Amino acid sequence: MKIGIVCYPTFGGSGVVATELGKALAQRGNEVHFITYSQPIRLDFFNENIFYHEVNISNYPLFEYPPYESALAGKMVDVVKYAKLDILHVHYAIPHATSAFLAKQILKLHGINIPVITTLHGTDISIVGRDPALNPIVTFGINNSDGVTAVSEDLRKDTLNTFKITNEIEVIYNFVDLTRFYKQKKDHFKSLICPNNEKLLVHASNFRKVKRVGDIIQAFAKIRQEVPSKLLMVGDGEERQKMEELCRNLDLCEDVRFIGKLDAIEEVLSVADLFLMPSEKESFGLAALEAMACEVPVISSNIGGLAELNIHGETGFLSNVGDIDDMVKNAIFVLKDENLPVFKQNALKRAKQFDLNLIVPKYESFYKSIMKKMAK
Ligand code: GMT
Repeated sequence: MKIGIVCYPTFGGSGVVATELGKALAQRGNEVHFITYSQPIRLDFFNENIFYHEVNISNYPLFEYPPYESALAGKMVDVVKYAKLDILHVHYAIPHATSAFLAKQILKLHGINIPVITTLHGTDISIVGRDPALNPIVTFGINNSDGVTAVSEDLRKDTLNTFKITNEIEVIYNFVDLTRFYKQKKDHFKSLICPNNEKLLVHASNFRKVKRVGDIIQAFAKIRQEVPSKLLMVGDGEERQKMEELCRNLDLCEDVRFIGKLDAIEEVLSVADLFLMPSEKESFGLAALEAMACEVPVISSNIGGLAELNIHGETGFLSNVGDIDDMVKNAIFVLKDENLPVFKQNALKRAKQFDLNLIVPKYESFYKSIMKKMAK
């Protein structure tokens, strides 16, 4: 198949899923065309089946806001037409689903009826799409896609409860590449971070408010009183400065390190003992899945799709959003030497259920079913 993939090219989860999906589809013999405003972050190699098309926006002085949606739609028309794509798969509803609709209408004038698939990722529904100005746009984009998927059952339900949806939404869970995310032997690295054999706690995100990074710092201050431990904070974003100040105020600087954005996150996860995800909203929690694949149990909130991934009492624990004391209690339990190996094995076992080799064929089948339906 010739597949066009539209996504945000940054460190955000939707872009990561879209890029990994494209890579896996290419590996399986499909021709994949990425259409984005810059090179996707995890697309840093050559593959004969992968093509990249940059969306260029003219910056005429008249524009306070350059017309990205139009430029994207124009690029979609161009790539569908000249690369002869079979299907267009857009990730994140805003504005990708509506740009795809526009491209589809233009292509119809050229005698091409391109199937458009929209995958909902989370904040497009739970935060950004809830803006009254964007609600009709998201509703329109979803209802006018030829196929719609959501990355968890919770996100599917949330979408149906929030918008007037007339289309079906299929759940296809996020996935992990187990050939990249596995526990690597990095003893030297571990002894550098934890010279006295402390336990290592890790968080990775884009440090947006919705991630409640402050809860992690507060929880760590208490965990460390009971369990000798270190905390590694991976990623960067609007909350980072405030979090560094919080660490200084709580006198934690010796034990907390902010290491910024890191592409090779699997190296850190390979030496971690616990992953923390206290988010206020989380449609799935891809970073938690990647941690679990590296045998790292997860302490998370019980929000969104997290309960569909993290099994309470088996692969970690779930707490109410903001219930720091519960998270502390659970973390201390998991970190006990007699419990940790069991939680680690359970985390890996659970992650294997989200193996890329199981999930990517579901997307291929979904594409084929939509194409078949449209051919009738
Ligand atoms: O929250 C983020 O890290 C970014 C956001 C995105 O759309 O880029 O992530 C969402 O999509 C991920 C991939 O499907 C999910 O794993 C995240 O749970 C989801 N984030 C939220 O719902 C807050």
